[in-house]
Amino acid sequence: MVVLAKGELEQIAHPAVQRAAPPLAAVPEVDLAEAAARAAVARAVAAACEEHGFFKVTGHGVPAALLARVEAAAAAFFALPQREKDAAKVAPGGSPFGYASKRIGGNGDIGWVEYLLLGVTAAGAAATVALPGAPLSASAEESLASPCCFRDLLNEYIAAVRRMTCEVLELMAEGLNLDEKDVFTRLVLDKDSDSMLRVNHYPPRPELKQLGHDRLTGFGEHTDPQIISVLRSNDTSGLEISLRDGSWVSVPSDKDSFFINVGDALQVLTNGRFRSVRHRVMVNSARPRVSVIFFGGPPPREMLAPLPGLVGEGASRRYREFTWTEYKTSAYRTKLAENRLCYFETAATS
Ligand code: GA4
Repeated sequence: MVVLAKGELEQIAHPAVQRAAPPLAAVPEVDLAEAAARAAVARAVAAACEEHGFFKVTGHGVPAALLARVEAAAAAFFALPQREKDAAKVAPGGSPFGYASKRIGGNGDIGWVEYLLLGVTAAGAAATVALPGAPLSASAEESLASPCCFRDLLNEYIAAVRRMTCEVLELMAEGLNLDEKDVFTRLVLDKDSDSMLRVNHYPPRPELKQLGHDRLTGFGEHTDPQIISVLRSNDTSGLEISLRDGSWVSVPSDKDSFFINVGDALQVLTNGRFRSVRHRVMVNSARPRVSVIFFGGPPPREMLAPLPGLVGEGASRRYREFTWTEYKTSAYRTKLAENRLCYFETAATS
């Protein structure tokens, strides 16, 4: 359960600009099943990454039944008594992983959200977080058809989504005309890849209308540090993205599709050609929003820098070279809304 303490309402409901929902976004769509038109699909992927850093994927091949089972199991997890969810908590201080409510990161950010954050290894969700062992499916019929527990189900989901993520990353490399088509996928498929899975539950907005607050911040504005984020939600909207001109638009929910975000690391690798998209989740619905996000990250020791093929002749690198560990250490010291890439820019950027 998410309960607001005194003073917290001001943090998640204050700015007047957040009162009215922004206009709907015209989200670029890419159909992965259009195999015959691969070059055109790759170009569309690259164009969307350049313009918005964000697009929707249809024809993704992840079975609808798996999506439905994960959504039901996630809803069932968040409906558990608080003490059972707390069993998935990791001791405060060190790890960002485990169950948490309201608190985002370690630097004072809060939102109208509770979540599970899991490290992902080559084999699936890392074992550091204790997850409920019993079936979480709603009906007996469903339990028979589903894997034994939440972890197994999430692992099945991670495997399917990671495959699809790699298809998208390959299309990005093709759309950029890079010779090495696996330049991004190899990072996410590396046995040491620092990937994560986040399961978010945004409970319905509490009755705050009388206080003049229609929209609460579920997850404040930020960019994702990784290479790529792949999001799937139930059919409750709330996700908003920031366009190049700084205006915000709301993304209509689509439970049958995935939404792709370019992350900071990919902005660096592409020398700023792809845009790490600023986004947030606002809560103004009487229905809960449940989203599951796979973050594809590089291995900790990986050196990140603009790819030579993407630094045009006579052009300069906009970012210096750094390791993923260096970037993450710096990122985890920041507040959610901060620009994290500015510490890694070269003089050419300004
Ligand atoms: C944003 C993307 C992912 O959700 C996340 C977040 C992480 C966290 O929740 O612990 C961070 C945030 C995210 C960026 C800056 C730091 C770290 C909270 C925060 C204030 C898991 C990630 O990798 O970076």
